Amino acid sequence: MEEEILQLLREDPSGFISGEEIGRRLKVSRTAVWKRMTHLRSLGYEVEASTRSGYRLIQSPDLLTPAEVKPFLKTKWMGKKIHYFPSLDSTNSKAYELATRGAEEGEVVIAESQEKGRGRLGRNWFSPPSLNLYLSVILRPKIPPHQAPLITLMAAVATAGAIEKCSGLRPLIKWPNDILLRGGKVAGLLNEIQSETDRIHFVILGIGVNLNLDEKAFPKEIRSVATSMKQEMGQAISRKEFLSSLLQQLEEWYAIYLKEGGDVILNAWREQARIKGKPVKVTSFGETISGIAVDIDSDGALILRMENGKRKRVVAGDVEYSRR
Ligand code: BTX
Repeated sequence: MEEEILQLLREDPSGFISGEEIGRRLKVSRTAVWKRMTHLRSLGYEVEASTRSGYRLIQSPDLLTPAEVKPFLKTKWMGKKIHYFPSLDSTNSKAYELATRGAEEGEVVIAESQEKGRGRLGRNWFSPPSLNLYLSVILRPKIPPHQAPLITLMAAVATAGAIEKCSGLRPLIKWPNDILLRGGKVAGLLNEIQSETDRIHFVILGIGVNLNLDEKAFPKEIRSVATSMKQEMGQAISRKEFLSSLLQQLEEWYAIYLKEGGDVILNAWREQARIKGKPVKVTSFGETISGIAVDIDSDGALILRMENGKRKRVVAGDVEYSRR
């Protein structure tokens, strides 16, 4: 009911609405309305109450609850159902569990903080509360499992697109799917899939974006490699607007992929990764390989030309670029 009350309070942001009117519109008693107002205040909403005029919303907290996010959403279907948690181990783990129990395509999981935010290859993702975005989207594409890497590339393109739209800065996708702003890691993607031989059950797109974190708030070990949008833009960003933009980009790019196929995604990825011809050092399964990046293939693998002129295909690992 909180969501409906907020909607009524927002209908005329400058004016009051009486408890009686809210009760009448939501078919509940004035006492029930009063109780809900107390609950909203405990969540951080500033609600003015006047015995004569009723209630007025003064300020909303910077939370990514469905009630806060929905007025910003511009998508047709993605994010229409939001599973929101103040804290979770990992949004990916929760989304995986929900998808196993039948959650539908487009449902999303958001947490204000993660206790065990997961990176690739068993690494951690630093996930402090209320400043960043930790999001997992459930997709159920009707494609064979070998095409799943294209969904990962698609998600990187969409995330880079949202970062560019909201910051005005041009991000760089770093293989396989980190997003850099001015050389610092601003976002990471961890996509997980459940499938059988010829059919994908679901894909979880796990996306972490550093939005309003200050440089000093990063742990020392990652301070030199990480950055946030605030750090690069010099001003804080609205988390709700960023989330809305990201879901919109994901919905659009996913539709493009399903309609036009993988080549469009590969080309968009190449354009945003600008990796061709770059000297890179790749660490893959404990081995470090140096070479010139030639391209990525349709499986998302990186193709390198090594010093001896031979080509090498790398499926997983980390790329090192020199920082600007
Ligand atoms: P990754 O393995 O490429 O990145 C992890 C590495 O990046 C860490 O070892 C550390 O060096 C550095 N790092 C850790 N935290 C941060 C951070 N906040 N910002 C920048 N660098 C960092 C990338 O893995 C994939 C991350 C996906 C995170 C999302 S959040 C929502 C979803 N749920 C979940 O558990 N994971 C995903």
